[in-house]
Amino acid sequence: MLKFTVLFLILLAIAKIAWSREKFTIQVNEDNAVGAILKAEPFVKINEGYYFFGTESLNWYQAYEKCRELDSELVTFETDQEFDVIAAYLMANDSRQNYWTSGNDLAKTGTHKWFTTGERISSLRWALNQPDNYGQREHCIHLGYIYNDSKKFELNDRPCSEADNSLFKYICEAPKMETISIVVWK
Ligand SMILES: [Ca+2]
Ligand SMILES: [Ca+2]
Repeated sequence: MLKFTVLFLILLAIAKIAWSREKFTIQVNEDNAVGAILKAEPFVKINEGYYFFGTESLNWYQAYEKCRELDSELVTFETDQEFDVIAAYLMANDSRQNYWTSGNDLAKTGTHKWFTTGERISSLRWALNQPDNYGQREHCIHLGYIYNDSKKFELNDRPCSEADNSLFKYICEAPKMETISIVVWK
């Protein structure tokens, strides 16, 4: 016991010296401030974000679980610019599939929010006449070519589950990156 007490006191003394001489500086920055080479797989870096494009066709809940398994969440488009960048990426990769987003109005019908932030969806990227809660059972939001004559990706609400024609691919978005640098004065 005495040994541990002495050890503890020594460590405390070292720590005190270290702090008093400011031997360490810790700096937290948004994004990859030190330009480190990062292994982001399976995420793809697009603009400032990191995204994963899930290829299985799942209901909204299953898709959310898949993203959580990757320590991420279904995509949230904080801005229409972010939507446009992702839509352009999908078009460049020749995909006309449907993809779940985190958007839904499960908490209150008619109040559509991004599930990851709780923010109201203020997007101008809804397809014509959407969201329409068709059949009073559409509460989860996806992007895709909504109508037969659609020429671009747009948002639409669909049943979250229990509908065979509502099993979609999905896009996960990783949390914003921060780098922590520790400077040690020798
Ligand atoms: Ca986002
Ligand atoms: Ca709809």
